[in-house]
Amino acid sequence: MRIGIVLYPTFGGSGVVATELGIALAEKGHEVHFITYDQPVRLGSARENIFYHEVQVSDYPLFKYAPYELVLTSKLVDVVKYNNLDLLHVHYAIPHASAAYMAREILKQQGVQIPFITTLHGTDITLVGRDKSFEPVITFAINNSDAVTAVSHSLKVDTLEYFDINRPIEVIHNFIDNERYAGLYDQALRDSYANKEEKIITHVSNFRPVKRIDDIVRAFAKVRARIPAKLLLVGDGPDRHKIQSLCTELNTCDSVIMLGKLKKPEQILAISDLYLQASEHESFGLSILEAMSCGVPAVATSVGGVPEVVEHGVSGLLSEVKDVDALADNVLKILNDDAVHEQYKKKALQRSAQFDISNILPQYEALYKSCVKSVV
Ligand code: GMT
Repeated sequence: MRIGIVLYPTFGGSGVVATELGIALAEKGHEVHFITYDQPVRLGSARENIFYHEVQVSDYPLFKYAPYELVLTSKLVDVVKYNNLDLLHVHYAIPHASAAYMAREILKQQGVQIPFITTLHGTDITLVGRDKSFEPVITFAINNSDAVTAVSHSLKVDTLEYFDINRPIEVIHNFIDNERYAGLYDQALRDSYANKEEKIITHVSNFRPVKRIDDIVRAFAKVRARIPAKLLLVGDGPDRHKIQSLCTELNTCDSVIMLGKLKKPEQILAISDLYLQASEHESFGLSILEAMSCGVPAVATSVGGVPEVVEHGVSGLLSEVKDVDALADNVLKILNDDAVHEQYKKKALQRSAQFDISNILPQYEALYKSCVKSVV
C-alpha cells in the first residue's frame, strides 16, 4: 500500500508514534510518505520505502499569520496525485484532519478517490481541541474522516463527551518496538550521573503545565530526604524556569539534572531505576511505556489512559493528581526494597510486551485495508 502520514515532526508523543508507525509499515514493504514541515526527529537516516515531503510556508508580507493549513492541503493534493497514494493517515486532529478533508474533496473533483484516517492523540481533544475557536472544525473533521482512531479508551470517552460525534471511533493503543529498547544499559553513562548508592529517577516531557513538573520536583525532594537519589529531567518547555527556581527553594539543585531534549531518551531510561510522572491529564503516556520497555517501573498519576498502560500495584503505582505525598510514598515503596523493585521491573517489562508493535501494527493495517476497499 502507498500511505501518506501527516504528523508533527517534533519530540511530542504523537509525532513519535506516527514516525515509528511509518518506519514499521515501510519495513513490512509499504511505501510511506511523511508529510510535515520538518524532518521528523525520530526518522534519522534514509530508509528503504520512506519518503519525506516538506511543507514549506512562504513568508508573504500580507500575511500576519502564515496559512499552514492551506499549504499543507495543497501539498497533500500534490503528494497524493504524484505518488498515487492509496490512503492518508493524519496524526493529531488540528489542523491535519481538516486539511486532509479539504484535500480529499479537491481530489474527488479531479476524479481521485483518497480516504483519510484521523488518529486522535490527546491534547488535540482534551486541551486545544476543546477551545471554542477550534471545536466546530474538529467536530466536522472527525465526523467526515473515513475512519477515526483514539490511542486509548479514555481518549475515546473524552472525545465523545466533548464533541458531537456521529461516527464510530476505534481504539488502537499506542505501541512500542521493544527490540529497540532492549540491552541499552550503559554502566559508564549511569556512573556519570549517580554514585553506586544513589537511585536514578527519570522524567521525560515537554515541561508544559499539564505535566505538573513542580509536583515531580517536590515529590523528588521528599524522596531524597529519605534515600540517596538523583532526578534526571529530559526535555524542555515553558516550565523549565519554574523547575530551576523550585530546586533552589528546595535546595535540590545538586540532585536534579536537566538534560534538555534528547533524540534518544531511551539511553537515559535504560539507566534509570524508576520513571516519575505527575500529569494532570495524559491520554496514554507514551514515555511511561518507553520506560517500561527498558524494564523501568512507573510511579504516576491515575489520569486518562495511564491506567490502561500501568497496572496499579503490578507494573507501577498510581495516585491522585496533585497528591505529592502519595507520589513520594509510592516511589519509596518501590525503591526501598530491592526484592520489590526487582518484581516491579520484571512486571513493567512484561507489560510493555503487550504493547509491542507486532501486536498493534496489524490493527492499523486491517483498518487501512477496510478504508481503501470502501472507496474502491
Ligand atoms: O504530552 C504531550 O503534551 C504531547 C502530546 C502530543 O500530542 O504529542 O502527547 C499526547 O499524545 C501522546 C501520543 O499518543 C500520548 O502518549 C500523550 O499521553 C498525549 N498527551 C496528553 O494527553 C497530555
